[in-house]
Amino acid sequence: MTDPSSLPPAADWGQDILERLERLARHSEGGPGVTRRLATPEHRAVHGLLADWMAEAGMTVRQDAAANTCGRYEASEPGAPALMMGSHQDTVRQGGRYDGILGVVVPLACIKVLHDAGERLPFALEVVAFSDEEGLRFGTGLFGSAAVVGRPRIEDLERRDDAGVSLAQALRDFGLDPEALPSAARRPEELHGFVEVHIEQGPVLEAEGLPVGIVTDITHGANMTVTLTGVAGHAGTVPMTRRQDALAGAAEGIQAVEARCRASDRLVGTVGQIAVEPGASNVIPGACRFSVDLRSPDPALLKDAAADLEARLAEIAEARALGLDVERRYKLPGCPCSPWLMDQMEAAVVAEGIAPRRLFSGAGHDAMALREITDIAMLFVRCAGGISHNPAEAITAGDAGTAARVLLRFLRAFDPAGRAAAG
Ligand code: HGY
Ligand code: MN
Ligand code: MN
Repeated sequence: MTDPSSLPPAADWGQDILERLERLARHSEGGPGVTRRLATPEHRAVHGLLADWMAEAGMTVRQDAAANTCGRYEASEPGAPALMMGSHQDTVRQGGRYDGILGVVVPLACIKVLHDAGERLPFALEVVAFSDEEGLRFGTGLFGSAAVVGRPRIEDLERRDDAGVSLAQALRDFGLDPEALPSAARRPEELHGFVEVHIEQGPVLEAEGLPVGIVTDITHGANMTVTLTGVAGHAGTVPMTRRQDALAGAAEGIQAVEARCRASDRLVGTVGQIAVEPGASNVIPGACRFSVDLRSPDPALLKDAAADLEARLAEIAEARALGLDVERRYKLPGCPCSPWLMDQMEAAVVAEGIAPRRLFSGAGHDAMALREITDIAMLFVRCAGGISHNPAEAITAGDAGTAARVLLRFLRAFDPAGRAAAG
């Protein structure tokens, strides 16, 4: 059963994986790249494809109350605890075709090989395509995985999308019952661990000539919305000294984000959204709202940076006679991956003849949520130029196939007793 010759060759297998990813990428709202949001027709189409592929791989399939697509490949002894794998089906606006969904398609490819060979493992294998990790439609990051770990985002159900549709209504329109959200929760004793395959979204593996790497830790993050309020006025008549221009204040605030984050090589900060009211070329901006995304491997540094930034924004607002509101939207506590799972993943990487490289994740992942109920590991896959959250995101067929070979080796050799041994 563990004959390594039964591993498909990386290039052919990877080609099949890329073709499946290509088919999934067609389900996009349009524009460059892929835009796929929670509980939309595109999400429904992808759920359908994944459900078909899960069934082909011998899995039972269901959609849980959080719109996650869940498949299970039964253990040699039915009902045994599972090793869960997966990642997210949704994307950012105009994102790539690999962020998230690669971590669904690669495990399915492995399970299909097991199924075709009539091979069962002493533990079940589950794959979850989480419905919403990026939070594009309702601003709710990790919505799908939060429900799975028993923290359903009930408080977010009344959030509205750009068209004014509430999250609760969107779930109803998708054929689900928002009241049933808590039923998506899984119990720790049902799982041996969670493994997420993901593109690296950074340059390290490419620079070192490595196809895959093992993640050690996931970054801490904080996200806020800043609103500056001034006085709208006539662009031609109000003297420059008498203006309360909210956008000019925001411009200074955005520079303050950049300056604070440049002061440390362990801190990054991004302003990716901005809205100006009333938004006309001949009107002095009366209000301006912008997002701030801060990340650091060091939670204390992140906290200090957020506090410094709020203080600086208050100074800017005061000097310009603007109103200031800072909404701390969410904090994502980072986390380490589990050493016993990393060690087993490393053994699979080495067995594939690849130098084991351990690296940090500056991006957030569903694994951060799963960490609340089980141990986690992540396998990163090299991506071209480290580019992600961009239509140009790219991986090679060879690397996709190599990731699948590493994962299948890992699954065949997986020893849940490693957890108890690790204490
Ligand atoms: O924003 C992130 O880190 C991820 O892509 N969700
Ligand atoms: Mn992403
Ligand atoms: Mn992702």
